[in-house]
Amino acid sequence: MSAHPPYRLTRIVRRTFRPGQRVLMISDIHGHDGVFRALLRQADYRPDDALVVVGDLLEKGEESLKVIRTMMRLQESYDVTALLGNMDVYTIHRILSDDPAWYNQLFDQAPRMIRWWGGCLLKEMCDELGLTLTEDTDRLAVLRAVREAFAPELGYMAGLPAILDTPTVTFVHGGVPHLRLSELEGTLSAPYLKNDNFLAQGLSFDKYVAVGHWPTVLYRQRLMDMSPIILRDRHIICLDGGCGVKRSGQLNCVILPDARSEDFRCLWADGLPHVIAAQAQAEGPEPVYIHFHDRQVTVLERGPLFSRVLYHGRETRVPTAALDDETPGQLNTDMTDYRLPVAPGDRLSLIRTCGDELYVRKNNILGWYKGEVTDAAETAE
Ligand SMILES: [Mn+2]
Repeated sequence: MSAHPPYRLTRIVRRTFRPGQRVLMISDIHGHDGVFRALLRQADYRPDDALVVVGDLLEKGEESLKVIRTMMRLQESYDVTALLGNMDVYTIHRILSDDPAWYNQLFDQAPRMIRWWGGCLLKEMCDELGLTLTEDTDRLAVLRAVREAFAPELGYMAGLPAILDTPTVTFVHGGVPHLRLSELEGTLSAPYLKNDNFLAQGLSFDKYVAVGHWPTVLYRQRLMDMSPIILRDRHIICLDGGCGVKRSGQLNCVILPDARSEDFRCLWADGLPHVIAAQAQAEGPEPVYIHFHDRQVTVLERGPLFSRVLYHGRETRVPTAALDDETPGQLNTDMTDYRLPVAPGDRLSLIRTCGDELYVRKNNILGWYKGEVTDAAETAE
């Protein structure tokens, strides 16, 4: 039995933010460097702000390598702490491990990741080295080349801690069972990084615990709201806006004017095309939200664009393209039929069109809009 590599063990960094220092929290960038940098610009991020990136910098996007390099560059002149997420640990372990059971996953899963997310870290690295991944790629030779060429980037990732602890906020990608952190120190970090459905565990803390990992929309009951969840009574902040996990996701930033403040401000950015609504639309009736983890429906009538379905006894409609043909009655995504309240001039992130209707996000909330739009780029400023 070999010892675990250090990046799989819980390393804790402890620090105090300066009085009056702004604290910016972002999680789950997932290979979306352009969105990340747009969000920092929007936050007016300055060298004396404290930025904490709460894990999952990598994969589910096309720009993982760029994200690593952006972080490395920021670190030179900004106050920034990045933490490991479960996806980061899996990814670097697959690259750095000599165990074929691990590195084979990297190669076996690459085609699916490229199809689904548009790329993966291995492909980005191979592209830069002019290597092509094929069926008969010499995997060990590729690994050796990648480890050598990207030693700084891999070293940066492998050196990140799992937890940042401060007097007022503890940051960790998935969640911790309690704040007796010295008991967790040096143990395998997987339970604190891949800690699914953290809010459902009923925990509360005496200072804030800021986590990512589990998209906040999964906790919502009525509306598909991607904004951060801030529970002041339980002292939990959930940051993950679902960036990269799906097209409708957004990257969230929670900002504190000072670490002792509870005056939270939330910003988001996404990589979607933006349009401006030209017409008003009244809010629709009580919406049906088909949850990702409970997305079985009964199809009542299949139409070319929309299908009528029954979900937990309620009739609703879904885009026919959202019906998964391989698993009858199952959607391939979560979905809402919510008709958003829209005023002329509202800015909408366009997720998809279905006939003359637009599936959009307006201020964190997903829903439908039927009306004229103009391109946001033409009307900006
Ligand atoms: Mn994660």
